[in-house]
Amino acid sequence: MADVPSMRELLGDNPPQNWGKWGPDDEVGSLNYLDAAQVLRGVGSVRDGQVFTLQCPMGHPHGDPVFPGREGIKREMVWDQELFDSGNGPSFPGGLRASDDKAEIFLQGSSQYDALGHAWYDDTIWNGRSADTTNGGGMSWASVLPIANRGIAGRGVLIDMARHRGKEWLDKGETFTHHDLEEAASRQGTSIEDRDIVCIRTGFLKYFYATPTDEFYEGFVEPGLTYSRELVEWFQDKEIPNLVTDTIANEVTSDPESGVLLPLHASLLRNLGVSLAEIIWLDDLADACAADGRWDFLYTAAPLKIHEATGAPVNPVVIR
Ligand code: UVW
Repeated sequence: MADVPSMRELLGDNPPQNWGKWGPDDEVGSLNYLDAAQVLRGVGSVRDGQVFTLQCPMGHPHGDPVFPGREGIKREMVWDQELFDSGNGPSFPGGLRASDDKAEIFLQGSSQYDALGHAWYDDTIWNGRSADTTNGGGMSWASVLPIANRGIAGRGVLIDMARHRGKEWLDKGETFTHHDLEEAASRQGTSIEDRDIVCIRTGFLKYFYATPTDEFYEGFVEPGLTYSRELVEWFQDKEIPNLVTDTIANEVTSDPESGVLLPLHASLLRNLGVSLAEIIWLDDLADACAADGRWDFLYTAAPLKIHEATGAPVNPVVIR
C-alpha cells in the first residue's frame, strides 16, 4: 500500500463539522438532537413492552471483546465465606457475613460510550478545544461525564447487515456504506429517519464468542462502515445523534483505500459530535425484530458517571 495519508489529508481542510452549533461549552454534541419530541417519538415505537438489555457481560468465561492492547475486567473477591471462617473477616455485631469484590477495568474495555474527547487529530478535540485538556490525569473537557449526566433516549432503528447479507456474521474487514444501510432498512421494511439512534448489527460479537481468541484477533480488522465524505454528510444531514454497533470500534478498523485507522472516530465523534456506543449486544434484539418485522424501538442508555473519564461502561435498555 502507498504511504498512509494523515487524517487531515484524508478528511480535507474543510470537513463536515458541528463545532459551535450548540455553543462553545457544549460537551455532548449531537445528543442535543434528542430533545423531548425525539424521546416521545421513541416512546411511540413501544408496542408490546418487550425489554432488552444490550450490555455484553463483563468477565465472560470466554474472555471479553476488547480493542488490541486493552484487557477485560480483572475482578477479585475481597470478602468470602473462607475469609470469615479463617477469622480474618470483619466482625459485624449479630454475625452477619457478606461477600465483597473489587475490579480493575479498562473504561473502554466493555460495552461502552466514548467521551466526545476520546479521539482526535491535529491536537484538537470536539468543539475545537485543545487536546491538552486530556493531560494531567483526566479529561478536563468533553469527558464521558456530561453524556452520563444527560442520558440518551430516543427512537432507535436496528439495521441487521449480517442478516441482510445472508451471513451469520460479516467477514473480517467487510465494509458497508450509508447506501447499504438504507438498502438493508428498506429490505427490512423500515427506514432510517432523521434523528434516529442508528444501531447496526454485524454479528461480529457473536463471532467473538464462537471463535478461539487467537483466531478472532489474528490480523485484527473488524467489519463496519467505511469512510467517505458523503457518508459523513449523511450523518450530519440526518442529524444522527448516536451510532451503536456490535463491534469493538464502530467502523472498519482500517480504511481499506487509505490505510488510515478509524477515520470515522475523527469525522463522526470529533467533528460532528456523534456519540459512539461500542461492543453492544444486538443479537437478541435482532431476533425479536426479525420475528415480527418491527425494527424500531425506544432506545435508552446512560454510561456510568465517572469524572474525567475517556469512556464508561453502559448497559443500554431497549423497549419495543
Ligand atoms: C480506540 O480508542 C482505538 O477505539 P475505541 O473507540 O473502540 O475505544
